[in-house]
Amino acid sequence: MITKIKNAFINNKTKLGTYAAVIALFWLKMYVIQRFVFNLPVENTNEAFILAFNPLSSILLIFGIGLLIAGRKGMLISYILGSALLYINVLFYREYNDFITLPMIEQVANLAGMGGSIQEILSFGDIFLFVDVLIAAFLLFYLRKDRFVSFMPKRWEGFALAVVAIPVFMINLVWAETERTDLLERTFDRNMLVQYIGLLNYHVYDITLQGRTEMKRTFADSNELVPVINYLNEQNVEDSDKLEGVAEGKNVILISLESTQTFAIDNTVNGQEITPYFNQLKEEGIYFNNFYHQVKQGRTSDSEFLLDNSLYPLNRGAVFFTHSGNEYEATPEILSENGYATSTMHANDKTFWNRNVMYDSLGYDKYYSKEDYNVTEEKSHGWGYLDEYFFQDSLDKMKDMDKPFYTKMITLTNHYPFTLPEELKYIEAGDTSSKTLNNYFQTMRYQDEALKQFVEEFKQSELYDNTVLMIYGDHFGISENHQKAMGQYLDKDIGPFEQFQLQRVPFLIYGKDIPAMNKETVGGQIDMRPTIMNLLGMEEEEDNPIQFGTDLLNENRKDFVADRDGNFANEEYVGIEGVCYDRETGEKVTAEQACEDGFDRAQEELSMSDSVIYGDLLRYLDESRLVEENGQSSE
Ligand code: GP9
Ligand code: MN
Repeated sequence: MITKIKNAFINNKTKLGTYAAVIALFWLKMYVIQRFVFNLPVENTNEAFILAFNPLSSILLIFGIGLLIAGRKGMLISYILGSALLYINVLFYREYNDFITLPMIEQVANLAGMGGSIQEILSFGDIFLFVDVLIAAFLLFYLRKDRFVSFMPKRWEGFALAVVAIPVFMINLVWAETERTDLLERTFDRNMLVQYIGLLNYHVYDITLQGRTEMKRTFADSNELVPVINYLNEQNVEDSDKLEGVAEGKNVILISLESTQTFAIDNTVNGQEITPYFNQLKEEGIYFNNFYHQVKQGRTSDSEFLLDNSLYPLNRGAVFFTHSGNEYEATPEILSENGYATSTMHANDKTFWNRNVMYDSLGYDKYYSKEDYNVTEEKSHGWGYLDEYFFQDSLDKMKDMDKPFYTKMITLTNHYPFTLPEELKYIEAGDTSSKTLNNYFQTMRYQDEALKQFVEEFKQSELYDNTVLMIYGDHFGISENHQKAMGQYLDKDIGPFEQFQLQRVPFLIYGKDIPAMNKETVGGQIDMRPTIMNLLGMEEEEDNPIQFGTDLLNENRKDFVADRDGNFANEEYVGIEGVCYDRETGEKVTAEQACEDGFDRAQEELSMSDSVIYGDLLRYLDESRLVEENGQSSE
């Protein structure tokens, strides 16, 4: 064995040279992508070296496996597949600022609907990310025995490469742990995983996570719901809300505003207001200015999930895809049982985000999708049906709905890449260094105009007396990739604190009997459902709902919001990746107990909510309630 290795790798210099060259080529490409395409927060030289080193083990592994299975050809196939995987991640990162997870790959259906934005994320320079594939093919195949180099690897050498990958990975891991302890436990932070173990190793890890996740449902049982119920009971605060039942028996219209962030509210570009109508409307209802989105990879669908269930969406994939077969106890279902007609209105393909399937699980009676609207080319742009027509048609449909109804409208025009036909640009674009941000101001302004037409007509309609409107932003529109431009626009440096604060989205409750109030309470989309249920006077009807949000109007509420990464904000602090900031000033504060508690609570809630979804635990709800009642009565 030893002589074999010696012969292959040491005496046969040309072979070693080819191995080294092909490995180095892929390594270099991966390094360039990780260092310069992704925006990973490398903070010191040690981290920079880890980032440079981490591709090696995965390269040895994939080349080794390729070689073992199919010789030189197999090595080239590994090279090509590896390159394709890197490139898919590059594209995904440009659009989502995140790395792809296995459940996301299953969602190819969504790509078909991405229309304009897929062209925006392709770049001519990307060709350079494939030039090396030709060089690798040349090195592996063209330089034959009869020329000046020969590369005739043996299959067992592939096995050796794969085995060597293991200690190399261990070195990587131990080295990474010098910077971050419990790295592999921090699955909620994909940036960190990629930064420390590299993109390909991250994918191997992601596949094992998927396996674990699938096991969870199989082995779950009803007992697992007990700690969740106990936790929620502990968190429960006494109800003290004067507005309870103020909208009892009324229709509810939810309006999900695409990519709408709070920074644009009451703000201007080139001296012109971005959302003039909303700015004025919010003075007439209950407006929450410290309200955060809490979505992850499922974007709009995650915000819908938060809204309807008051559970956290998942860290990997979109729960609308991964767990559409679960049992839920969602708002539409509860309202349907109480005489409401429930529906969603969204003029996109009904399969997008798997909505047609998930809406059934959530108990919606009807989904008005693209096929229910008169979508023509003249009335469409970018992602599809323009908001003004969507609003108009939807209002017509509402007039004919059975009453009372609960309906959710989802707008579309203000979506990345934020383009518009010339005649619909009501204000000038911005003049920052980001085209995306510059255009965003215009599509936001357009959306505001469409909203105005809808609300003004709504006010004139018969619906007005018996309907409450809830308008909210679904998630950010401007990602971290545009921090520099955002800094130019807001005239400040965007650090972690500002970036977190930029995740605020507007939330407004508006209607005839709704008073005007400006609410400072810190909350998020998870709190919408309890707030709605309170206004409808239906809180008491639910028997211990499994929900992680609290009514935003409850005076006893403890201000709190957690994002899907385990960061949080409460009345005093904002906690980001283990560091706490004063919420008012943005100054760093040394860890105080309250700050630690914030991180702990965020972690506890996220993992409890995950256990409910992964274990499909709501299928045991009736059983658990029974056990709990019996338990309590025997005390
Ligand atoms: C698609 C729309 C936009 O139907 O909801 O999806 P997003 O990319 O924002 O999640
Ligand atoms: Mn969206």
